[in-house]
Amino acid sequence: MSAMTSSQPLTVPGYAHVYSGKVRDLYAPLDESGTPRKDQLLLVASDRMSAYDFVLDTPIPDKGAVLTQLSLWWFERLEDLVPNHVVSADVPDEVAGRAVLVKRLAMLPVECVARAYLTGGGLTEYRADGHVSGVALPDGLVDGSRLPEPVFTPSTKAPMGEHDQPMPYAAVEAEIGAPLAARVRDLTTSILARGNEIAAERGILIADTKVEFGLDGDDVVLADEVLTPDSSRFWPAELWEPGHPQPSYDKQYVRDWLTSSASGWDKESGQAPPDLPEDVVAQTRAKYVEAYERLTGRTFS
Ligand code: PZK
Repeated sequence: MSAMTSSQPLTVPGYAHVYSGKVRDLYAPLDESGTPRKDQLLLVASDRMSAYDFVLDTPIPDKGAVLTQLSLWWFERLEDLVPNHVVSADVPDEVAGRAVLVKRLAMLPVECVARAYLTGGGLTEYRADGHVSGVALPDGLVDGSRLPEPVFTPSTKAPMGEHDQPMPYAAVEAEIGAPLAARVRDLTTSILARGNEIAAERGILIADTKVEFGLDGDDVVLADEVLTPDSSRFWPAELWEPGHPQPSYDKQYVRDWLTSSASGWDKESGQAPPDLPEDVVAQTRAKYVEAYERLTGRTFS
C-alpha cells in the first residue's frame, strides 16, 4: 500500500463525505436541514488504480465510470438471483456516471469470495493439501485450471492496507449463523457462475470474485460493486492456458511496464511506483472500455 493516501476527497454538493477506500469514496446524502441521512449512501468510484498493492498516482481516465456502469449492468443481470442496494444512478454532475445512490444496509462482516479457476491464494491452499476453503478438489490441478464448479472461499475483512485472511466456513457460520452463511455461500457461487456464463461468450473468463452482502431487515441484499475488474480477476479467454499465471485483462500493460527496466522501479523496494507513461494509461483505459463494451454489447461514450 502506498504510504500516501489521497489528499482530500471531492466535495459533492448535498452530500457529506463518510469514508474513503483505496479507490472509492462513500458519502451520505444531506436532508433539507443539512443532516446526513441514515438510510442511503452515495458510492463514488474514482479513476485511481491499484497495482502490486500500491494505489498509483496516475489516474486512468473514465475507469470509475466504466466500472460503475458495468456494475449497474451486472446488477440487472443478477436481479432474479438476489436483490441489490441500488436506489438511483441519478447523481450530482460532479460524479456523473461514476456514482450510485444506494440503500444503506447492515453489512455482513465477511468478504464473500468465489473461485471458478484456481490461482493466487486458492492455488497456494490447494498445493498444501488438495483443499480450498475446506473443499476437496481433484488431483492434478495447476495455476489457471478451471474448477469443477465455483467454490466459496470467504475471507475476513481486513483493515485498509492489510490483506484479507482466508476464513474457514465454520467461522462464517459462527459470525452470522448457519442459515445466513449457507445463503451467502450459495448466492456468491451462483453470481460467479452466472457471470461466467455471460462473460465466456464474450471472450472474458472471470477467475474469481469478491462480493459483499448486507441485510435490509431479514432480506439479504447484494451491495458494493459486482463482477468488475476491481472486484474480480478478469482473464482474456483466448490467452487462457493452465500451467502458469494468466495475464490480467485490465492490469497487464501496467504490470509489464512497472516491472520493465523502463520504469526504473523495483516492486520489492517499498518505494511508491512512478507515474505511468501516457501510452500505458491509454492502453489500460482501452482495456477497461473494451471489457465493458464486450460484456454489455454497449458503446462506452
Ligand atoms: C458499505 N463499504 C465498502 C465501498 C468505500 C467503502 N449499501 C451499503 N450500506 C452500508 N454500507 C455499505 C454499503 C455499500 N456498498 C460499503 N463500506 C460500507 C466501501 C465504497 C467506498 F470507501
